[in-house]
Amino acid sequence: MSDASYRDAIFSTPLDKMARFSFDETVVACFPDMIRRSVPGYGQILGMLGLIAQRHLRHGAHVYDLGCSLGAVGLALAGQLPKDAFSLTGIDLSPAMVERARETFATECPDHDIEVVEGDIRTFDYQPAGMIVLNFTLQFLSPEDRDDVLHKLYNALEPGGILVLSEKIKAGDEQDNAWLVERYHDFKRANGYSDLEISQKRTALENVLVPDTLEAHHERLARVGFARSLTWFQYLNFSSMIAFKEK
Ligand code: GEK
Repeated sequence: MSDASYRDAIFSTPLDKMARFSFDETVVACFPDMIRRSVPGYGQILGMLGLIAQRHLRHGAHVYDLGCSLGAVGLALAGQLPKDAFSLTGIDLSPAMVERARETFATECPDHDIEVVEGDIRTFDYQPAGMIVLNFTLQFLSPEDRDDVLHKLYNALEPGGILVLSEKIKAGDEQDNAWLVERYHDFKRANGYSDLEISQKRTALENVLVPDTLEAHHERLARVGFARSLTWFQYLNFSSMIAFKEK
């Protein structure tokens, strides 16, 4: 069994002092299991990225995958597009994630032009790109940093370029939000997480992952320059949007 298939049991025993959630080696070892059991629609979103790229990406254009973790977005694109269709830079702050992602690309798709950089997406010097993906990453930035980063990304996109933004979201209405969160916890329970794991993870993520409403996301996308954005996917309180830079 490879490391990548370790089961996520990080929050399965009572922890005295709840540490803030961080993307360290413990998380890396069980990350694929964690994200599939914790993010409704994760697989479906990845599966659509190649189809979206086939429709919108100029042949040979550059793609950024921000907060690439173990490289799932790059792998999804490499699985659906030939090697000359695109080049990709994955960026992640976590050295443990970057190391593993590099190994994975070298083994799984050595012929594709994919690099992984250890860096901060808030300060990265972006080159022109045809597609930028933030798959569950913007949510980890402080609300103040979100506008700045998206503004930079808008500027880096070529005319006709697209930004795909997947996020955990909250509903504007308190009652609706409570329903979504409760059903999300049912989803996690059905995927084998205990009540203790669910509540401890929730505490660890408090103030680390601060969700916005879909409305706030679309307003921000418009504010930084995107003429058009739409929500193309939602499963409970998890969603994916696409924003288009005019040609
Ligand atoms: C996937 N996209 O599998 N700069 C760079 N990376 C960051 C920053 C930052 N400022 N802040 C957080 N990260 C992936 C999943 S996970 C989502 C993305 C999750 C990184 C962090 O190190 C982690 O690897 C990633 O963003 C978020 O499609 O765990 O729910």
